[in-house]
Amino acid sequence: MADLAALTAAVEAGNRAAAGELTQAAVDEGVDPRTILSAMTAAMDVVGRKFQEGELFVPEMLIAARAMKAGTAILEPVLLAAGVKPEFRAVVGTVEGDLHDIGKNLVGMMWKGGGLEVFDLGVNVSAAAFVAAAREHDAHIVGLSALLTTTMPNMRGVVEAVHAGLPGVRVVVGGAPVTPEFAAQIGADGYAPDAGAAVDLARGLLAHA
Ligand code: B1M
Repeated sequence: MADLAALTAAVEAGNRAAAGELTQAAVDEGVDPRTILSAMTAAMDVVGRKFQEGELFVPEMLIAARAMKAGTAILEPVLLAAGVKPEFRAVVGTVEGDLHDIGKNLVGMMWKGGGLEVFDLGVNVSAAAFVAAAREHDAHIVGLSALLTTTMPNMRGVVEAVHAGLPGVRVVVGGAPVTPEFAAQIGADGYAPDAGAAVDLARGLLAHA
């Protein structure tokens, strides 16, 4: 019988091979792909919480995200065939002038782990590119990352451009120099200090979308 508890444990432990095998076994047994996905999302929720609480660190989070990727690679065609699509879409990127992407990648991975469809625009992304991508993908939320005090102000332009061009789309910000006060000043819809908190933030905002 499909062992979904073992799948959750494998993703949480970052065991890529086991995550892939257990996902395949569950698929072969005909388990609803949404149930299989939930087993992996549950693991990423635990990983996110432990990360927020300082119980585990960036490498463990990356390893867990990779294990989930091994499972989702198998699951994606099954979900697609069943017509199951994530309810919400997100666009994420590092703002113009900034080439740091490790934190942004983590946020993207955790959002995927949390069940969002994520379009990652990479680094050095202009306000116009954020707006164009959010429009193209019909995004519900746009996530901005900045690591430099010199690029952090570029977030303001993106917030303004998204709010002006795409009313209702939420813009959230984060990155080492970013503070909740700065986020409020530039009119962002939210701020998260880390990738685990970014999942809770997105869920909270999208619950009212
Ligand atoms: Co750069 N760098 N760097 N760097 N770099 C910093 C940021 C710096 C603090 C180092 C220092 O001086 N102590 C400093 C900034 C100083 C400042 O602005 N006050 C700095 C500098 C100055 C520079 C250059 C200008 C150096 C130079 O060329 N003279 C240059 C700038 C290039 C550019 O961007 N235009 C530069 C270049 C680089 C590398 C390319 C070498 C490399 C980046 C590689 C890459 O990202 N692929 C690099 C690195 C690695 C760092 C440090 C060492 C590490 C950053 C990192 O990845 N942290 C950094 C010093 C440090 O932080 N200790 C530094 C790990 C990552 C998981 O954390 O990104 O904070 P972080 O993400 C966290 C949270 O912030 C949050 O969640 C993540 C997970 O918890 N978060 C979000 C992030 N985005 C979020 C978005 C959200 C929500 C939460 O919502 C959407």
